[in-house]
Amino acid sequence: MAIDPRWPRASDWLAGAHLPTARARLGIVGLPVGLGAVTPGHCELAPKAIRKRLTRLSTADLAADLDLRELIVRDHGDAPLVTLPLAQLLEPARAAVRAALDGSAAALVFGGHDAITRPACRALGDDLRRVGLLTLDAHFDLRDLEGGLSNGNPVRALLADGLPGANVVQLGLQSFANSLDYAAVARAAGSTWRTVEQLRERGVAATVAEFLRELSARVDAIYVDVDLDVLDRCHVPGAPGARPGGLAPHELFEAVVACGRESKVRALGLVEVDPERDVADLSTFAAARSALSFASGVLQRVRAG
Ligand SMILES: [Mn+2]
Repeated sequence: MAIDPRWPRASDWLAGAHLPTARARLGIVGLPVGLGAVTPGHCELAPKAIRKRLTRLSTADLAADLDLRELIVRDHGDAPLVTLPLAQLLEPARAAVRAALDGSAAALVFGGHDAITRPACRALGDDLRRVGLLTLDAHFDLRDLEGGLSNGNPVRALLADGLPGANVVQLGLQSFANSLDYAAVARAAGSTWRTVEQLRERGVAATVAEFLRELSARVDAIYVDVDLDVLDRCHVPGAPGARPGGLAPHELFEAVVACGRESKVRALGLVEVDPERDVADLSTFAAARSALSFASGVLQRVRAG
């Protein structure tokens, strides 16, 4: 690849390149987790693969007419979690996200495995009554906890930790990818949820922005869990849980910009990407592009003051 100083690479921005006019910071941290998936795989390879895709994407958001280099990135690298049993994940993963949040307008979490959602969300505050969770995911992630933690139950684990169901908004749920039993768990918890069809009724990004506004009136900080399996399987072969019928990439990217714009969104995590299952880097490109869309939203928030 030729080096062109007039085509700024997102990877160089991650390495610290920024404009003199930069006035806010974005923290980044990778949480590669290798154990305890419902479908065994290699999601722990995702943080590195997402960073690699950023060499092929620029920092210019044409639609918003901005350059992401107006944000200073502090990339904290990958936390050493690969061989850690999920039962021991909470403290080190939460500490890594807190470090990325420190002094930053927002933090981006490069996950892979959805079990990071619990510690990353809990990094936003000790009093979970003041924390909100918005998931863009085909699944409830409310599986029973009796068999131990997995990528199938981070939301259930957060409810058990004391996160009020009223602070949970789950968007993009798909038929035939969930069970009515777990829908009943969501109903009993008092959470809000919408199927992918409902999300499209009034526009994906507008609906996400509306739910975030509502949630932000009731909490101090919001964590956004972006499970790439919210996309249609044809766009994310590397997301083990993806099925036909999901969102299109542009719908997800617009939703993620809306997340960046909401000032109470403190962190967004990208999960459920297994680079070994991927085809033509579709899934890792979708994750990398989501990261840039979130950063664009954060910059729009900063500019709006
Ligand atoms: Mn999922």
